[in-house]
Order: sequence, then structure tokens, then C-alpha cells
Amino acid sequence: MHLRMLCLGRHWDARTFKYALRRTDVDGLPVPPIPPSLITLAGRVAADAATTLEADMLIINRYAKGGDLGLHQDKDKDERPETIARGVPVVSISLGDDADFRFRGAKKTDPLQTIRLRSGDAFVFGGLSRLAYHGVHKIIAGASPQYLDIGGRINLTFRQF
Ligand code: MD6
Ligand code: FE
Repeated sequence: MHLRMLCLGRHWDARTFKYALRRTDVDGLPVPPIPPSLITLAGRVAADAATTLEADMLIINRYAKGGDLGLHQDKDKDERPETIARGVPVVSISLGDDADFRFRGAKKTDPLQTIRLRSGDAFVFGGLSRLAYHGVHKIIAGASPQYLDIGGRINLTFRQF
């Protein structure tokens, strides 16, 4: 996948596909907290979309050149039933190189939309979109603004447990 992952707040275990308070599949250490400034930022993005998010889980994905992420659904079992019932969204922020983000509906066979995500773009994945299939189809090398040129793309996804 050419993808590296860092979790703050809660750790996403790539072996059990569950969130944990320790880095269960790596070094067993406690998960570092999310910096308060980033919690505020994600909350502002949600507010701009007329919704709310008090993020306590953050996944930072770093894609190298040629990186991608297959079509998947962010299953709602990762959050508390109360959080899901209140319709709390996932907030996503992109940095560095552009990416073609692919988006379907709640069924794998729903029509495909491709959205170019640029550095600084934020989007809110809520309501009917919350269970939509999506993935990172392609990273566009060299598209990063120079001051953020990390030779790839970084994506931050914020969630509330
Ligand atoms: C990425 N993002 O943009 C991967 N999932 O690199 C995701 O898989 C994602 O951005 C749910 C909600 C927002 C996302
Ligand atoms: Fe996802």
C-alpha cells in the first residue's frame, strides 16, 4: 500500500481491525493524545458543515509516491452506538500531494465518483455518506505546495468514540 499509519487518542489495530487504548499490534505502548489544536481544528470543520465533532481518535496516514488505499467502508462498530445514533461525522483533512479519492454509495456497486483532494482540503463524512465505500485511487506526485513538500500525501481522519 506504500502507506504508514500513526494513531492518536485510540490505536487502530491492523490485526484485529479494532480500536485499542494501547498500540496492541506494534509496541504495546499507550496511545499518545491528540494535540488540542487539532481537536479544535476538526471541530471547526464539522461546525462549517453544520454538525459537531469532539474528536478523540485520529488516524494519520502517510502515503509515499504510488501509495493507495483500496475501496473500503468505515464500519460504524468502531464508535459508540450513541455517537452513531447522534450522527457524529468523520472529518478528513488532506496535506501534501493531491489524491484522487473514489467514492461510491453504501453498496460496493453504487455509481463511482472521483474527487480530487488537494492540500488543505477538508471534508466531512456524515449522514448518508457515513457508510459509503471509498478509497484513495491515486496520489499525484509533485502536486504538493512547496512549503509542505513531504514527497507524498498525509491524510488526517478524526473520529469521536
Ligand atoms: C485517505 N481516508 O484519505 C483515507 N475514511 O487517505 C479514509 O479512508 C477516510 O478520509 C473515512 C472518512 C474520511 C476519510
Ligand atoms: Fe476510510
